[in-house]
Amino acid sequence: MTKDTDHRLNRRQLLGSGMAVAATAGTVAPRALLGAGAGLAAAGIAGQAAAQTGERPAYEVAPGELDEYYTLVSGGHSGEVRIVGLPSMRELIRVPIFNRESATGWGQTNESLKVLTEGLTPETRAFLKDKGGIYTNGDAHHPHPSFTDGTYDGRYFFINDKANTRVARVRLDVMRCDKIIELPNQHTVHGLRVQKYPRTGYVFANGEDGVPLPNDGSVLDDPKQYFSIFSAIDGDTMQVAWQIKVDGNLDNVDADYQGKYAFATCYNSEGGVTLEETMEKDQDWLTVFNIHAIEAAVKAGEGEERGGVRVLDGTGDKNKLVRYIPVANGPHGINTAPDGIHIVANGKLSPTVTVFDVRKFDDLFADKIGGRDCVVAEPELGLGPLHTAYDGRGNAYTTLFIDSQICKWNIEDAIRAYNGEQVDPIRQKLDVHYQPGHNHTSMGQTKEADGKWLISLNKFSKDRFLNVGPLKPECDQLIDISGDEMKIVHDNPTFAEPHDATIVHASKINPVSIWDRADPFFADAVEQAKKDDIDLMTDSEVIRDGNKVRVYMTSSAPAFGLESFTVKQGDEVTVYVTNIDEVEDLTHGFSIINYGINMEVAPQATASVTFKADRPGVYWYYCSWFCHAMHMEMKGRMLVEPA
Ligand code: K7E
Ligand code: CUA
Repeated sequence: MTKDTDHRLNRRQLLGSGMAVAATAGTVAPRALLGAGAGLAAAGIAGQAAAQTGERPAYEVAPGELDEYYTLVSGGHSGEVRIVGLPSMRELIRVPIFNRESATGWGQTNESLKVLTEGLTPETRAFLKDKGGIYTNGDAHHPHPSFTDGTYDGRYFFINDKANTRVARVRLDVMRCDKIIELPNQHTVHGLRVQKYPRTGYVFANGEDGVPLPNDGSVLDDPKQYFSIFSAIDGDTMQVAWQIKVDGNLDNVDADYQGKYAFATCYNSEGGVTLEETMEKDQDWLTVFNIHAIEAAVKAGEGEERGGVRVLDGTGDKNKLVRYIPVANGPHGINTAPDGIHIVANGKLSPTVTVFDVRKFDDLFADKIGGRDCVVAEPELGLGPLHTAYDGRGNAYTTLFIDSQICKWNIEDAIRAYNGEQVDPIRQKLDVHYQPGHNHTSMGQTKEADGKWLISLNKFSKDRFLNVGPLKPECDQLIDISGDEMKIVHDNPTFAEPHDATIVHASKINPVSIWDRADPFFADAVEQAKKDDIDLMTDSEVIRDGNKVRVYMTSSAPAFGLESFTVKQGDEVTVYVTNIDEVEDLTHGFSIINYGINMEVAPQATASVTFKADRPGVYWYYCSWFCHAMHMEMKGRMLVEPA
């Protein structure tokens, strides 16, 4: 049994004895010596002082200084999200979500497997039964934090999986995914945004592709039986609140600041299934969802029950729940401005963006005005407008995919030009390298847009960095928008493949450094230990239960609670490791050699992994996360006795 005797030490004190100092001093973060809060304040002050005195550029973050913003960067088909500091663009951590991850054991630990499996539909469970039980790929596009009253509240962020029709929730206190659900009836989820007011609330998820409903294999070529589905998920419970089937397809989505409407772009109003068919008409539309009307319809029991979800019918003209406003063929991004009034649909195939006034949607649903009467401007910006960001000073920044530029334009001037005045809304065009998709401004998707920074997430980087072979990184560029002119100040190569990013002021997110022993993330392990009469903080023991063996051990630098344990070939073994060190940044790992096992156990966490002990012999297990001067010695042996 190992006792936690020095748990009040911080990591520097812990390492600061004997040879450890010289060997490991470089790994000690200055932040460990500061409180997190003190560190943030110091960095903020340093940054401001620099900007005011002009001593050094505002984008420079010196060693030991902290960034002013967190950026949540989607990992695309890597399935993860990276947390990047801004303005330094330093990658801080990766959050595994839809992927499997070797370092943390995501997709291997029982805690992560629960998250990855509990929200799957019965059909998918059956489909994955002989495939390891989980999807091993995902395509994460749109990370969006939860709101309260029009700005970020630091609880969660949500993200879609375009590849396997899932939506995930990540807790911002521990930067860990705690819920993943699969959306029934729907086929892929692309656009994802959250309700901004009064709070999140709903997470809106666009079913991009239509499929026959039910999708039982009896229909291929009857487009009338194909439907795209729009889902609203309750972000608190991670249950689908309602779904609604629409005409056409659904690409990107955003919501208003009034809590009344969500709106999505449709690039396939034709309902076509081939490229030619989707391009047939020269107009597509913006699909507008009336949230309160939909809630009333759900309450009244309208629609049908399908896969455990209420599915409403939003198709047809003059639908009381959904309206379709014509825009030029093939729109892509949809972005609500921080003024709470204007929303911009980005033309993609059209060189224009279409500006709507959300205040007019009440009259649209009351049939007092037509759809196009909600349009207040439609400036021509350049080739391939995809996404628009805002600075909170009335300017918009639109990515031009084909022109490889960011176009800065003024919303009020665009409205005046639409009304016939001779004014050019375009302020500046800035070359980026190359082919931007999303862009994002600091706090730009909230009422608190601060107009300091813009990042452009570019799809290509050739010639921009050292050649790394046929597969190149993408290029995220940091642009200073605080003055009249946009200026590129930093290039950041990124791996496959940031679609979207959200820049959140550091004051909005307050992660913990040590797990709470009562955390629900490992509650199952705590529950099982209780049944086995084990105190996870002190006991290291092996419990046999038929051919199921539960191995409980503590970990406290530099030793596991068990130097060895014995099981029999064929046993189903679950190892529970509890990190009893209460020291910031003192993470242990648990890896069994030649058994394909590794997991991370952060301070005060319990992690568990289950495997079949089907290879007899002696197998060393070791601590895989550097934790102590004697980290190399932190190990033990598993003996598997032959059957
Ligand atoms: Cu434009 Cu998935 Cu938001 Cu990619 S999407 S760029
Ligand atoms: Cu414990 Cu390394």
